[in-house]
Amino acid sequence: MILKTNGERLWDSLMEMATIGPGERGGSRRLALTDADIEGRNLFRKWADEAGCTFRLDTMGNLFARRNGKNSEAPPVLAGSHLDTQPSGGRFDGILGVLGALEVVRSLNDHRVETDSPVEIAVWTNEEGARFPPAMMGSGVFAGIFEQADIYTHQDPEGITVEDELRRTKQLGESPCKLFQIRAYYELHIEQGPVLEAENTSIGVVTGGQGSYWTHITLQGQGSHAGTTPMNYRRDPIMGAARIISGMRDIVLKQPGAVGTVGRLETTPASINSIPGKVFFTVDNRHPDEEILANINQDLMKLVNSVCAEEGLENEFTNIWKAPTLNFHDECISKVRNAAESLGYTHRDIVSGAGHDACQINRIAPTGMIFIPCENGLSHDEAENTTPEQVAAGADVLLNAILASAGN
Ligand code: HGY
Ligand code: MN
Ligand code: MN
Repeated sequence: MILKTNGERLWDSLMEMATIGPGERGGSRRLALTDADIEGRNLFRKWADEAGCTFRLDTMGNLFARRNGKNSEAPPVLAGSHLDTQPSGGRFDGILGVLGALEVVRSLNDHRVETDSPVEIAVWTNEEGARFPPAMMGSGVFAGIFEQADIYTHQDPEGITVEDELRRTKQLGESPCKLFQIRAYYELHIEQGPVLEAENTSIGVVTGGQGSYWTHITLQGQGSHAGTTPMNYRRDPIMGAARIISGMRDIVLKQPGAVGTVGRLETTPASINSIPGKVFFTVDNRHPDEEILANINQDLMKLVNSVCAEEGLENEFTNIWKAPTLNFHDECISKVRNAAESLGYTHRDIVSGAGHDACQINRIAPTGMIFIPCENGLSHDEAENTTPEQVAAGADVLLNAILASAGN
């Protein structure tokens, strides 16, 4: 049995969700566990309640909306993603996966289909890691990858802890955040890259994901006067950082497929006429091969030490997070591929360049992902966009992959 979703209803829900925590250029700003994030969660709860779901909230704020099946004891089929966004995020990254799963529940209701297994929509806490690193935090504690007690102490740049915000926003739920038996987990997501659009392909059958290293680097020099300090007297950390950042790009460009990003760069003090005493910056390196990624990290560490020796700087180099490469489950991959095939959508296998909650859940349950194209491959920017037709196609594939796992 091949069913279709109501793409227009899904698009309308995406656009209504986008009115919460609006960005300055048409995107979204709902950082994890901020009031805007909670407002978005509450709108989702309202919709899921109207669709007849019951709810569970766990001690990491992960939210589960359940649609019962014939066999209420059977392990559920989960589908979901995240509602938190980047600081200048888009209207689809994560949100499409949550509202796409809601559209599946709404469509099962419309078609009066009772699945064998229950179906649950998962809203994972703090997937982005933009406010509280690391990324994929709520799903990571659920999958036993991160320790909740440690994660509770992680702070945002203002020194507020994860636990503080879970309590303040009333997202610290009753259910223990630990894995329960899951029949399968599916996540619908925009590709966040240019491949599907460039090939005019509707569906990405995601076979795996690349590895990531997140690194914090602090360079300590000597603050001084911008006018009176001759250049050869200086121990200027921003000049060290400039050499390291440029050198990191050279290291990465030597490895086809590798990427390197400096997303945060902060000088202390930040004054036009003071040489900064300290510079902090972040590096995000990724590659589909773990050994190559580890070598990139080693080369970066050596570069930091050699530049600091020449510039008279001290440094702290901390890998705050290492995510391994991964392969999704063949069973789920083929259900996604068969669904796309039966629906007549063009499709191709693809490896995810981005991390997702599915990458965490993949460690403990059969997991699959579905990609749809996004305009110019853009994401983690307010220009992120896709089309109602592409959104509908993705939701149709999600519905039929879930049906194939949940039975009916
Ligand atoms: O960083 C990532 O890959 C994800 O989008 N949070
Ligand atoms: Mn995402
Ligand atoms: Mn993201």
